Amino acid sequence: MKISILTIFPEMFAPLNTSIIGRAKNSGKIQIDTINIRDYSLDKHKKTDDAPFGGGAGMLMTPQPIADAIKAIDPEHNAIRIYLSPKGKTLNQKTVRELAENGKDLILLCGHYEGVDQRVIDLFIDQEISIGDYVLTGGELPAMVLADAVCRYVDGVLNAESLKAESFSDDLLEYPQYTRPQVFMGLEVPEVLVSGDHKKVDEWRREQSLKLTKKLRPDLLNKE
Ligand code: 4G1
Repeated sequence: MKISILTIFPEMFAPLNTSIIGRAKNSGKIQIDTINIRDYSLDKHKKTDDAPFGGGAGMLMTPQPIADAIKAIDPEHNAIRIYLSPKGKTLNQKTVRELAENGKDLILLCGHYEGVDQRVIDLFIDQEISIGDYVLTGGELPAMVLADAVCRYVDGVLNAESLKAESFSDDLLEYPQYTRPQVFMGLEVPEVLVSGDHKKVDEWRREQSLKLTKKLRPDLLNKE
C-alpha cells in the first residue's frame, strides 16, 4: 500500500518513522510519501495561500499548487483522493477496513489555515473524511490518524495474533489487563488470571468486555 500525503508541513509526519508504522515502512510493507505542496507553487515567492474572495478572517490554500501536485503524483487517477475535513464523514473502523482492503493507493490532502479553495475539492477529491468534532489547526494530525489506522491492516504490519484477537472481540471494549507484579500498591491481579484455567480466563475476559461496553459505550452494542 502506498499513501501519499500532501501538506505544507511535511516535517509534521516524522512520528510515522517510529514504532510499528516506522518498522513497516523500513521493511517495505507500506510506503508513506510526504509531498510538500510548496514544491509545486508557480508563484515567484512559492506562496501557497491567499486571502478569501468576499473577505473575512484568515487565509486559504490556493488551488494551483495542490492541483499540480495531484496531477503530478496521480496523473491517471488510480488512487483514492481523500481530503481530511470537518465536513467529511466521521472515520470509523468499517471505513478504515474498506480503505485498507480496497487495494488502491491513497492520497491524503491536508488543509491548513481556513482550508482549501472549494474548486480543489470539486475537481480532485473523491471523499472527505473527518476524525471528529473539534477544532484543529490543520489536517495533518487527522491524516496521521487515518494512515496509522489503515496501515495496521496491511499484511505483515501487525502479527496475525493481534488481528485475530481484534476480530474476535469485534466492537467491544477491551477487558482489564494486568502484568507483573502480581500485587502492586496493595492491589492484586484478579485470581482467575493466575489460575491457569484458560477456558475460565476466556470467559472472564468476554464477561468483562461486555459489562464495560454496556456501561461505558452502549452505542457500540447496537451497530449494523
Ligand atoms: C469548523 C477536525 C471548523 C478538524 C467545525 C477534525 C472544526 C480534518 C479535520 C473546524 C479538521 C469544526 C478533522 C476546524 C481540520 C481547515 C484546516 C480545517 C484545519 C481545519 C468541528 C480547521 N478531521 N480543521 N477547522 O477545525 O482540518 O479531518
